[in-house]
Amino acid sequence: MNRSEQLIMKALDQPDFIRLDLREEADSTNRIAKQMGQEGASEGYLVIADRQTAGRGRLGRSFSSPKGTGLYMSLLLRPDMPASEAVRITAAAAVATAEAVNALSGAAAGIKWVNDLYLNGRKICGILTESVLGNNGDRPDYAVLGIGVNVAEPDGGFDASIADKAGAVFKRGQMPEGFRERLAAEIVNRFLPYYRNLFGEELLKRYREWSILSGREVYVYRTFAEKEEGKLAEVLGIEADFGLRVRFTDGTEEVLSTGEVSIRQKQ
Ligand code: BTX
Repeated sequence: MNRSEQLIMKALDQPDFIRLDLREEADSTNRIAKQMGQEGASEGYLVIADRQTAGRGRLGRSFSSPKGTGLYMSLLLRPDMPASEAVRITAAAAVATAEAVNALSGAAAGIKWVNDLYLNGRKICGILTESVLGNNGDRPDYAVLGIGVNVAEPDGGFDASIADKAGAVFKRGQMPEGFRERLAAEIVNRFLPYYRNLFGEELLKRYREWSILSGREVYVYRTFAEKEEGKLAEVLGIEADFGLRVRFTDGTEEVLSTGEVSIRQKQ
């Protein structure tokens, strides 16, 4: 076991649940965890890479994953619930990651519905849950929870394509020794209790508390077409199913669900 593995395993509340696979490089930790799921690996397989060459975001987008400054991890899960409820896993991960980042760094990151964390107006984390259906009707055979955190600003700065929106927990070169290992363990420690009670009040309450959009004006996009003009709306809050309730300027209200829209904050 190398030093990073030792640090992570030592910091885990339930080390027996986790099988750690630490890599210097991965194309995408989500892809690796999915392959493990396909091959029958049990819940708790956790792959972490120091860098990703093809980090994935939602809808075929990419997640920039430079070496040495980010935490890129994927956890294999076998949740016993309908696939349509997968947003709860994303929500649990968002709460756990916000709590872990803030507890360990003293920052005040919040959740931007539905799967991003923001700090000082910049995106510091993205979460991608992928569920795969098997022969269990609408129950997923397995799900992969992928979390990417920009722990420190990369040495050369962020890629030009994301430089105006990406941020990090720490400034360039200021990441404390062993921070990523502690953060990985802390996220898992905080995630598991929420994961085991995905339909409980506590998760919803925390998600609402950490949510940064409530009361804010946003633009709602129906498609992901570049040129589409967003429709202005006020965010009223988070529903019990983690939908986002908004009121458009004409007074009509709607509950938005994952994947259907993209919310862009008003400039
Ligand atoms: P998303 O589709 O919501 O966000 C991707 C978008 O965010 C990109 O189109 C780009 O504009 C912007 N972006 C890309 N990279 C970064 C970055 N490093 N920081 C801030 N903004 C960025 C969010 O998807 C879900 C991302 C999950 C990433 C994890 S990493 C471990 C695991 N493995 C894997 O392949 N994906 C997940």
